[in-house]
Amino acid sequence: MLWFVVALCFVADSWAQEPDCRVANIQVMQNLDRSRYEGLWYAVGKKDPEGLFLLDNIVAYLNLTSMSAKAKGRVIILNNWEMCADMTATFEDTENPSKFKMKYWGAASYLQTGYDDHWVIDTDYDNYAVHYSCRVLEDDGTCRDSYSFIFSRHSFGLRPEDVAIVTMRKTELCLLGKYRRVTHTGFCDAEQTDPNQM
Ligand code: RTL
Repeated sequence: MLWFVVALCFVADSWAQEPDCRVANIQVMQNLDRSRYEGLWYAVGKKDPEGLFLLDNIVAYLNLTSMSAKAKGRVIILNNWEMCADMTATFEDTENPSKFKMKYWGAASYLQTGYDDHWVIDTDYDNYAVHYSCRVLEDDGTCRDSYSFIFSRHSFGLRPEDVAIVTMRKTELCLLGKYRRVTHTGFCDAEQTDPNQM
């Protein structure tokens, strides 16, 4: 009988620690202060979706007064044409203030267009932000095709004190181990020196 109880405890414990990977249960930022979340963010980590995506040198500029954004990043299109993609987006509200819908398109017509979720998972406004977007759901409610950005206010990356909290968020998103570092080599800089131009 004792063994049975002990075994039951182990099972219950492992269930308790299993992250809930259903998209509907993902926790987003509580009481997002939109004016503090605005402005320039450097992508320092990313989890890619399926297909073509921004490679590196990714910078985003958010304006939540006008509910719009600009982003730049290196892409390779047509298999071998490397360029800096100049993207624009508009945000739409949903019933949750931290869950936006985002319509986006490129400055050039051959760049990707889309209509994605843009969820703010966590941010301290001054250093880090964790973004998440699920494009396609599985039947069981988990995500089949997602992308996620780790943003920093600093081009050098996350401060050591922010790494632990970001790692927790990656785990909660069920994406731990799926991120790649985003390097900043200056590839898109010529067009990026003035954030007002973004
Ligand atoms: C992020 C937030 C700021 C505004 C925009 C964003 C996403 C841009 C994406 C661009 C993909 C471009 C591709 C071009 C090649 O044709 C989330 C950074 C617009 C997803 C793949």
